[in-house]
Amino acid sequence: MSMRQYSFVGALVTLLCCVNLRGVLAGISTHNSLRSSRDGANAETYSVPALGFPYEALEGAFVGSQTMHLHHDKHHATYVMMLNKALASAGMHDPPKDVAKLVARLDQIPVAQRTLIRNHGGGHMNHGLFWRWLTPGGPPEPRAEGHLHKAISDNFGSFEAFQSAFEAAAASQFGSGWCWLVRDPRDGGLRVCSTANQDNPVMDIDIGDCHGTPILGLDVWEHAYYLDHFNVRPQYIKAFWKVVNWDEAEKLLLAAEKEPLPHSAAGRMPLMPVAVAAVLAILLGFVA
Ligand code: MN3
Repeated sequence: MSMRQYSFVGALVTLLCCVNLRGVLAGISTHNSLRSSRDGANAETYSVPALGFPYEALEGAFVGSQTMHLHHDKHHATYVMMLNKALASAGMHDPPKDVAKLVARLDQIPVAQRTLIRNHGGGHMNHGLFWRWLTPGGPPEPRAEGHLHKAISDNFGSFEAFQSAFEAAAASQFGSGWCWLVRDPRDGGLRVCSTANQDNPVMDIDIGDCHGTPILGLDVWEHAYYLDHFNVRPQYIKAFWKVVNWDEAEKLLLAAEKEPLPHSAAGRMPLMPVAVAAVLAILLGFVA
């Protein structure tokens, strides 16, 4: 190799080392920031938010008081209790206030607690959103002059086409999971997709092809509807449209446009530019 070729290879190795080091340092600093400076403290980190309406308010339209009590006071409360316990055993006494920021960086959670925090952190995030998406006597669709109405029409062709896609995804989710309307961070478009168990589209792990910021979501676990709709999931899905809080969905879309996904903003290695730079450096080095 000529001196010029050596210098190109040297520059390339330096570039790759710096990028890798940056990734490692980012990982360590995030991990430390998630861990507590108050090791040994036993604070109640996350808590179940109160419902914005009485437990019986959706009776007849969606699900009744008994389902809401069990779902909110038992299921959601268990996710929160298990999440707090997992965080304590991971030594993470001061996690992000917003649970979305916690589950968007599962790669920073100690391996021993990662599955617990994925399941129960996801459960807490999903249900916290779900209660916000429900309201007694919600309007049948988003406000015609609003941003969400236009975004849905632009992405799906019509509000009815979006509803059909959402209903089909919710009905065909095999087993327990959630159906979502998400804002895809790659192009800002809206998509319908579903995830299994308590996974959430913000998670930075392999959850299938469903990534983005949740704008609307429906819990299709049997615990969400069985007392009211038995095994007839499609009836529960149709009933959802009678109680959707479209103003909350609109707020989430506006917020997602202002602030990108936590994990997309979290200093990941820009793999494509690095790969292109590496190939160019090698080619230039050997051609010269
Ligand atoms: Mn549930």
